[in-house]
Parts: sequence; C-alpha cells; structure tokens
Amino acid sequence: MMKKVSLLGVPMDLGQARRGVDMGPSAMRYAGVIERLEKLGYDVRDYGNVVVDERSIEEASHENLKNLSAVVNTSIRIRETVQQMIDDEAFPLLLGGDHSMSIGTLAAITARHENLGVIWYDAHGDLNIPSTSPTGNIHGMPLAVNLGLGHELLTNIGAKKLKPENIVLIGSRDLDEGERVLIKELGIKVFTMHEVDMLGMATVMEQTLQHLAHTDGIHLSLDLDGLDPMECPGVGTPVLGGLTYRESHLAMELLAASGRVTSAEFVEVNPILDERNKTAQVAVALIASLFGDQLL
Ligand code: 6HN
Ligand code: MN
Ligand code: MN
Ligand code: MN
Repeated sequence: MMKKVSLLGVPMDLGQARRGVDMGPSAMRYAGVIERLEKLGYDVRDYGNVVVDERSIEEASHENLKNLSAVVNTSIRIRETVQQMIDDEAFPLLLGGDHSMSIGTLAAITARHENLGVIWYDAHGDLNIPSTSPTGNIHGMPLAVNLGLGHELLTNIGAKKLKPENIVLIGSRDLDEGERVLIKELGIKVFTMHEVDMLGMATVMEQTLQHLAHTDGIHLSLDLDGLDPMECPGVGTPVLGGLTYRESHLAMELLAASGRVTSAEFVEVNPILDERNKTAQVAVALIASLFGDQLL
C-alpha cells in the first residue's frame, strides 16, 4: 500500500430515511482516524467533507427513488473530489454517510482501472433497482447502479461499469427477492453469513482474494451494518446475526497482508443511534488494521 492517504468525509443522509448518518464522518474523525493513520506512518491529506444537497420536500419520491436529484448532484461532487484524490496518487479513504455515496466513489474509481475488483462487506446486497426496491431508498441500490442497472440519471454518473465477476459480497443476510434473482443471473460471488459460519473468515478472505486475483486493484466498501448490531449499534438498518469485530478485524488484517486494496470507504455510521460512539470506534479500529496496524 502506498504511504499517502487522502481522506474525504461524505455527510450523506439522502439515501435512506433515518437522520443522523450525516454525522458519521465527524464521529470517525472524533474517534481518531487521522491520528491512527499518522501513527502508522501515513501522510494524511484531509479533503474535509463533500457538500451534500439538502432534501427538498417537492422531491419526496420520484419513480421509487427518494431524493433522486439531490443524490445525483451530490454523487457528481463526490466523483469529482475522488478523481482529484486519485490524481494526487494517494490512497482514497472515504468516511460516510449512507451507502448511496458509493455511486460517486465508484464512478471515479472504476474509471481509473482497467479491471477494478470490489468487496462489498455488508448485511445487504445494495443491488436493488427502482422496480425491486421495497423502500425507494437509494442506499439499497449503489452496487446495481455501478453495474449499470437502474435509473439513467444514476447510471450515467460513472462512465465505466463494474464487471459482475469482479465483485464479492461478504456478510450478506438480508437480501431482497429481486437482489437474489440478480445475484444468480449475473453469477456474483457471495459469502453469506452461512458461508462465513461454515468456512471461517480466514478461508472466506483467501477465496475472496483468489476470486479477485485477475483484477488490477480492489475497492473495499465496508458498511458497518455488516457487523453484528451488538458491536455496531450505530447503523440505520441493523440485522441480527452479523460478523463479529474479531472476524472483521481478521478480514482487514488479511487484506492488509495481501497488499491488493487500492481504495476504501467505511459507511453507514449513525452516531445518533450509537452507544457512546462505539460504532465509529470499531470503524476506526478496522481502518487501522486495513492500513497495517499489528498487535506485535
Ligand atoms: N444499506 N434492501 C433494503 C432496501 O431498502 O433496499 C435495505 C438496504 C440497506 C442499504 O444498508 O446500505
Ligand atoms: Mn450497504
Ligand atoms: Mn447494509
Ligand atoms: Mn449458519
């Protein structure tokens, strides 16, 4: 991994209904993310926070897409800032914010790779399109958008699309019917909680890296609701039976050892729903492991 990190906060809350997730970047900064990275020897350039559009009442829902134009405008700003971060030859690290932010993040990152790999560490698939979404919440759609599926105002944000064979989902346990159909149709690799239970995280990560061996870089999109709500209560859509802190810590260490991760985002931290900033602290501990922190 390169020794320069560029950090961007995305105080995004337009992709879902619960307020407070816009404070996620502050919570992770408060939990010491910059200090941890600097202590590990990284030169951290803080890009501050992206400007996020306000919700407008007129735009409650449009074709089952809540806050569509506000998400589109904000995603374009995210894309532009991430492009600058890549030009700066630093590792882009984004702090969120709801998961709809990945539309902008990946729009920038896929364009700079021939063959980007993505690890989607999440309780959910985020593979809905407007016709399959049970909620109209865009945070349930970013992975589909980056495959080129969904409303064209969203799919046009990125010029290049992800390849289904370059994606691995880890920790899935709440997939909507339309998402299951899509996963099977496209042959996307998924390690649900069942596979994690059966194989153990070490094997899951080994197989994940094998599956992505042909890619020219890996983006880690880590939704804190991938972890169990006992350890990460500060998320808007908690699902029982999640990954433990220890499993996640191991996953990050194995990714660090692989040297294959080229960008990352830690999303869905909602301090209003949290207990004493616990979820942000877990996020920062996982970031430290991803960047090579070791016990000895
Ligand atoms: N997230 N599948 C549900 C939906 O509304 O589409 C939940 C999505 C959660 C999204 O946690 O990033
Ligand atoms: Mn998600
Ligand atoms: Mn999720
Ligand atoms: Mn099981």
